[in-house]
Amino acid sequence: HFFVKSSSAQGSVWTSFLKSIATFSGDLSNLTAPPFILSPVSLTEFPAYWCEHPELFAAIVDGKTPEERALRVLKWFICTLRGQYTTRNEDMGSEKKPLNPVLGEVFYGHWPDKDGRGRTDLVVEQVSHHPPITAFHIENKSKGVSLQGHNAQKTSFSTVNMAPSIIVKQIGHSVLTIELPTGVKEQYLITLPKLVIAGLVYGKPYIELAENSYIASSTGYLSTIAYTGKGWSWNSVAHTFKAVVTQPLLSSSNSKPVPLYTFEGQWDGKSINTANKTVFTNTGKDGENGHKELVTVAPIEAQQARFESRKLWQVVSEGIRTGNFDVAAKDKARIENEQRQMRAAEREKGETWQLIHFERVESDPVYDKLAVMLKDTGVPLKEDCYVFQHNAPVIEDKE
Ligand code: CLR
Repeated sequence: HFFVKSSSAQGSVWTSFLKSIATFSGDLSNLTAPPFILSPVSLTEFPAYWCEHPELFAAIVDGKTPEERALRVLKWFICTLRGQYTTRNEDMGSEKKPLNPVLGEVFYGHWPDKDGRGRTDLVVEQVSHHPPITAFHIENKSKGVSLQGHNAQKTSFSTVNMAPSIIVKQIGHSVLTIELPTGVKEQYLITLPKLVIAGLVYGKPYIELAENSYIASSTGYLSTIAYTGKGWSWNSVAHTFKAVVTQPLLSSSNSKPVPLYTFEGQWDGKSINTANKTVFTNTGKDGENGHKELVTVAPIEAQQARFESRKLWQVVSEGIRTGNFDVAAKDKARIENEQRQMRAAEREKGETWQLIHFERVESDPVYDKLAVMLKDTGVPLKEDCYVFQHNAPVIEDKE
């Protein structure tokens, strides 16, 4: 019962792809997708979306009070969403299936110092292949702001508003840490929203966000972001949200948290402070926060690490970009075979793959402490974490 409203030869290929998704269980990264829906970019590049507004990231620490800093964290977070979830559609015409990283794949980048905001560095490593898990660390040393997290997905197929859709539950979280000039540290636990991939019948997948995500601060402030856009609810406007920031609860009382601020609007456009109607964020194309700054990455010739993402996938990406899908498929098969051989050799020697930048830990005290603030929300109170250990080789800025 799926229809692709196009008369192209791609139509029937797409229809059978949709049928295969509908009956598929497991992770989508294992599913073979038609060539025209393949993206030339690996998932290890995605954590860079967290910092495409490096000036907002740096400015968090300049907030004068815990309340002001909580608001700055929320503003920065909302401003990342457009880059995380919609700009691929503008760049590539629709959401596409990213390359599934190999174990140990790394992605390094940075945002140079500019206007006194300081330099920000990014280190990403694929820390698991089955299931795919990506860990990342983003740090602006001079400002004392860092973000660390890991990300995995659980996908399922469902009918949402009568349209066949892929539901993506994001597993994992990030923790933002700021160190104030006084030496005092604050932490913010950031949970991740659920994704609905809609537009499948038309062969033009796009992301809508659903349900809630949270930012819980060690200072007690809590932001609850509710996603209400169309494709999930019956709302006719896409990408809408409402964020409420509540006051720290006194440990002695069990009263309800008092809302301090409410922001409403579209996360890929304008949102306002509902109390005084002033603009909170404007991430729209020409909005004040619309400009995003792509991460700076060393040219492929200069990439030294063994599985540096763009170097590893160079032939595959080029094949996808230029429509030479046979070339892409062949090199992808080569990479996957090599991985299988490596795993087999490790098994034989009784060894395991050694991660470079992260170490898996059973629990993280910061997560355990802050997750308690979210105990009635369905966010798990305990999660595995990846501790960051080593920096990437530094790429100097050329003037
Ligand atoms: C990865 C973590 C980022 C945010 C993000 C954005 C898009 C998501 C991606 C995450 C995970 C993989 C994803 C992708 C959109 C489509 C793709 C869910 C969560 C799936 C695997 C591909 C589906 C195939 C259809 C397009 C046909 O911070």
